[in-house]
Amino acid sequence: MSQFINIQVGQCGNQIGSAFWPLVLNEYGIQTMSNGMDLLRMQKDHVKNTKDLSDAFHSFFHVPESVGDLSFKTIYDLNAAKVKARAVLIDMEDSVVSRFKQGPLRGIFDQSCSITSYPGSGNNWAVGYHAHGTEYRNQIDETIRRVAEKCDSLHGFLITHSVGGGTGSGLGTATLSFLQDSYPHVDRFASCVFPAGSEDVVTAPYNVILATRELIDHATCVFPAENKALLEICNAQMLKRENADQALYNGTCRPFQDMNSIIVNMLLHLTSGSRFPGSLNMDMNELATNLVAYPTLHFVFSSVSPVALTASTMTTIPGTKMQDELFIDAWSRSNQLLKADPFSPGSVILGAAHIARGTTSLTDMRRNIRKFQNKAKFTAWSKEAMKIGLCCVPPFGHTASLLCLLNSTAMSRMFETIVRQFDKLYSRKAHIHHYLTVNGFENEHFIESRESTLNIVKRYQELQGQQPIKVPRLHLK
Ligand SMILES: Nc1nc2c(ncn2[C@@H]2O[C@H](COP(=O)(O)OP(=O)(O)OP(=O)(O)O)[C@@H](O)[C@H]2O)c(=O)[nH]1
Ligand SMILES: [Mg+2]
Repeated sequence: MSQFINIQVGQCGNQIGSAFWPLVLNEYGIQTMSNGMDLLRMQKDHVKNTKDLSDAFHSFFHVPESVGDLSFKTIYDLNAAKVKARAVLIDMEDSVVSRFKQGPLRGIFDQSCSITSYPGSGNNWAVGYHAHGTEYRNQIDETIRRVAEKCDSLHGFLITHSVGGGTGSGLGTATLSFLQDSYPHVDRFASCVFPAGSEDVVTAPYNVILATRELIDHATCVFPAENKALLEICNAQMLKRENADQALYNGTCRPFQDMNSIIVNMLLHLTSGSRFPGSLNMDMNELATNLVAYPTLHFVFSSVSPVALTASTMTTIPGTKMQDELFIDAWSRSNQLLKADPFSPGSVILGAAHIARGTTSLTDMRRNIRKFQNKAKFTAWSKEAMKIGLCCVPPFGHTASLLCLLNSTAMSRMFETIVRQFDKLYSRKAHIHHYLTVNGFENEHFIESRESTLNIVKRYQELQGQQPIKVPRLHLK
């Protein structure tokens, strides 16, 4: 069974982590709140063989060898068995990580696997990458090594962070490069929150462009999400609920909790084929090979259907969707974790994967893949090959669900926006002195990062304009 190490960096990365771990535990049928719910029994309603759940437990958790019985029911069982999450928590200010250390799940985190400091990276990529990257490299390397040594089949690193601030964006991408140095053959999957338009961090355009270059160079695959898109998904969900008072979702009331759960569901789906069995299993190591046709073009659109928010509300989401509806919703623009439309006019699909969990059959899949091939535009060489996966264990509280992953040239829109936002600030050299005074950072980094980002846009545009190659007839004499 493949194992993953979750590395959460900065405020956003750790807040995504705080949504991740309860949902993972619920998926394994383990109760995280003392509300008396027997989650294992509830999961049994949807999972044919509950042994599949316990067998997959090692993917995200280390269980001491002396523990034979893996049928854990509550968080107290885990604490008694000294089970630890395969997690590394990094933040250069300690408030979010402290909440973990005091929260109900504190027992499953190895306290020696968190790296914190004070007072953060001040929304400055250069401080996160150069100042903290240099100071904390050894500690980060050492902590990850200790967690990796407890894995017997380490498959990949999931790294979660935002790219708008200083720590997640700077130290998060520095950590990616450390991972590439130390574990060149282990996949690095980055789940990153990108700003979209109006931002709460003035220097975000600089942080984003500097982080983007690192993501281009060091990640195996990047799954970007934008807060604007996540918020719109949450709003739409709230409107569907019956209680009219709750209809207007206000992001500030439940800061980021539901938005982060959307990202978490995507990550759980993404790894499901490596954790659980299925009639057509798709392992994570097949993902990059099938989706990434050219080096560096590894930024992937993702959408999950049905949308499920926090663990506590998941069971109240309206009933099972019909199979075809799952596919239609997953292709819909309103379910995308990014604002850009992967099917926008002029764009082409370079690679696609559909991973279904639960009751979806191969016939359902084939019927819908044909529809997809008629709906989307492809290059001359990418239409026929569709990666599909069927995993028999559905997410908690559902009977079936679908993750759609698209490598579309429409991603260039996001990069064009990044460059435009950067140019707006940089043309006036506003705020750059904060970066230039950081040891190791030079003005060239701005220029080179902008070039890297524009190169990606150029590559996508070339592929969009690519004409089919005419293979000349062989004239045999
Ligand atoms: N989706 C989501 N976005 C978040 C969350 N927390 C912060 N953000 C966004 O992330 C960006 C700021 O990054 P942070 O993660 O707060 O910054 P940091 O990595 O802690 O870096 P510094 O605070 O500068 O040291 C802004 O665009 C926020 O809107 C979160 O929990 N979820
Ligand atoms: Mg912070």
